[in-house]
Amino acid sequence: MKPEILMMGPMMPHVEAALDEAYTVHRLFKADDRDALIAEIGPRIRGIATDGGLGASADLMGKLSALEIVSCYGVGVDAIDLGHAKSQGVTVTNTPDVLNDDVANMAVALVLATSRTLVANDTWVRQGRWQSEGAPPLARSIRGAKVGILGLGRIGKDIAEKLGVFGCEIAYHGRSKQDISYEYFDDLAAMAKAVDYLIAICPGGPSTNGIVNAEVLEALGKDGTFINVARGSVHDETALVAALHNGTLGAAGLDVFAKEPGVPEALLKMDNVVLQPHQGSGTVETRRAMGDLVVENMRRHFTGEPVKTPVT
Ligand code: NAP
Ligand code: 8YV
Repeated sequence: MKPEILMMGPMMPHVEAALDEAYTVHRLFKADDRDALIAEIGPRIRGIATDGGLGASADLMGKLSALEIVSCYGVGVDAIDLGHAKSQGVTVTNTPDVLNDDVANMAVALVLATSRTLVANDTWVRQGRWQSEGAPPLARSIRGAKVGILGLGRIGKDIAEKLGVFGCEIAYHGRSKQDISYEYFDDLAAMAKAVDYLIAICPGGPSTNGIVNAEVLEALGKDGTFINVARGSVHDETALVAALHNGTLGAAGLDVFAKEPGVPEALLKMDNVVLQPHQGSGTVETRRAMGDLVVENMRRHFTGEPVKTPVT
């Protein structure tokens, strides 16, 4: 008999096909009555296929007494209750590294889009203002700009390397100093004060909740730009909107938000803000590789091999 697994949300067609082939897949997102479905099949579920947004709560895992593995499509596992998984002996896997390049590219794209006022200038052309008013205000160069990276991990290092090619000077903040040549700040607000761009690419969760707060944004200042490709929970969204509104922060490039897919109304009207619908890893190539890892981790687990990318 095929192992039974729970799929939390729609996945890429090749992922759904591969999982359907190997397992009996119960699609939670298609159930009219989710509680009734869980009550019926819960005790037989041995695996969960989920993503970084949907995760797996302690409440859900607590109802799946035979659960062995949660295979996550995404590197960030802040929506999975890791403590609960550990206490139940449940293996959790994610999709690190395969997405570094494209997520870093999104961070670089947001730095370029904000510094060169790309979206506002696009609007300028579309609205005919080039003809009626002439050229828009000049933008800013990033050569020589100082960039502070909040979370110099796998993706953060990739961002640093790419921005180095553009002539940026890199600094970083994390809980620990690394054996690396970039300038280290043990205090986030101090780093924000010293840089032109602050890029968040740390994990979400309790230890980073709201750490880009009013004080940090004020330190970044009226000529500073905040880029978030991490999680919306990392910034205090009320403080961020206020700082942009008051002009105490210069600009922002945001791929992630506190209550996705909700985006504060005020941000939609600001031309110094570039918005993305959480598309850091959103290329066909990277998403395919992430999907392959979800399937491979599940396969290895159920054939008794060590999983490829466990969350440690
Ligand atoms: P990683 O390799 O684990 O790196 C995380 C970095 O964050 C480390 O340098 C770590 O350094 C730092 N960090 C952790 N906790 C911190 C804290 N409390 N305060 C300050 N720094 C902290 O992770 P990754 O693979 O680069 O991914 C990073 C995150 O990016 C993911 O967790 C996910 O949330 C996000 N992400 C977003 C997208 C998107 O589509 N926008 C795509 C992929 C990933 P220390 O341990 O020294 O503190
Ligand atoms: C995914 C992400 O889009 O990997 C992550 O942590 O945020 C993104 O790559 C997400 O996990 C899918 O919901």
